[in-house]
Amino acid sequence: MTRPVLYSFRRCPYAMRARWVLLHSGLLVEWREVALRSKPAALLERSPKGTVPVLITSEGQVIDESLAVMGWALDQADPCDWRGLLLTAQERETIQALIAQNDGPFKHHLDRFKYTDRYPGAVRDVHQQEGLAILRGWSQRLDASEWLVGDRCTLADVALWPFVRQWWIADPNVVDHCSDLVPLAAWLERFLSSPDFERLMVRRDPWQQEDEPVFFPADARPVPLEAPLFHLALAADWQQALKSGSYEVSTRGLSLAQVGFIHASRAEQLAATYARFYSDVADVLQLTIDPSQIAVPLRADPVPNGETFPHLYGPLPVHAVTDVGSYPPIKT
Ligand SMILES: N[C@@H](CCC(=O)N[C@@H](CS)C(=O)NCC(=O)O)C(=O)O
Repeated sequence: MTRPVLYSFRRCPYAMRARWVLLHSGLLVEWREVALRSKPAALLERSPKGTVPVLITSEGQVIDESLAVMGWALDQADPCDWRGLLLTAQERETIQALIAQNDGPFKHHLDRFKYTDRYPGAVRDVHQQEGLAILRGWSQRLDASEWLVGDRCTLADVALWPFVRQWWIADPNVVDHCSDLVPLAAWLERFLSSPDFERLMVRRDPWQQEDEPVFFPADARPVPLEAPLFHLALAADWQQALKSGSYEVSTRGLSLAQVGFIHASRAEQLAATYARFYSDVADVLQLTIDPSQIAVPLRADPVPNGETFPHLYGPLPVHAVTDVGSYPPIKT
């Protein structure tokens, strides 16, 4: 299989939001870091407009707008419903309106506030006030909820935070002179302090044609489709899955929608997983999964000690489970 290729620039907020979605959709792409001052010919050949991010799919399709890259990734896996398909039509409209406000007026004022010299005639204070007015509106939404739309993270949060971060970089003490931005500051901090932020912002020298391919996320690995995977399930949860046709528990007591993926183990990891999380319960089942039957993204992600575990970024269809037995296995 030809792996999708991502042309990216570490600090670009458009590339950051695209990478954030790739990270959370369980995708693994070939990562080509770009120096904006000397863009590679291979990029310009495929996308002459010369902006990043650009994603080339396995089929060779060129996607050169960040929102389209995000949509492409979420079409493959959207375990936490960031697109808001389970929200109301009005909430979905609000998501789109917030993104349009960010990409239009907010970005306009951000650029002129941050890089005033580059815009002849721009008056920094005017753009600062206009930008702050928009930020206040977003902050107000966060008075009532932790997230911009509804009560959970959506594409609005994901698409906006890298731009809000840029404002904070340009005006680090903004909260001191605008106390009404405290909720927005707390919201931004949740992204910045997440372990995923580090994975998002890994540094890499600009790509050269002769380089060996590297992945984004850099610490993730493909899951071989030849070896079975294993998941420990509570019997009641498995019974429920048999009724509905798909299993949507991430790990003990947490759903796929809460965590963003379903935990799995390789054969040699199963005993330790059982000892850590399940040894005090009866009715534990070992599900044997055929990874070649999984249509959602599968990716091996590291835990803090560096060991990687296979993760499924979507529901597990019951037909991909080839064997179900008690765990620990009953000795005969
Ligand atoms: N609408 C595009 C905008 C992307 C964009 O403007 N990216 C900037 C970097 S943050 C860029 O590539 N600029 C080209 C340059 O500076 O030469 C998207 O959403 O992908």
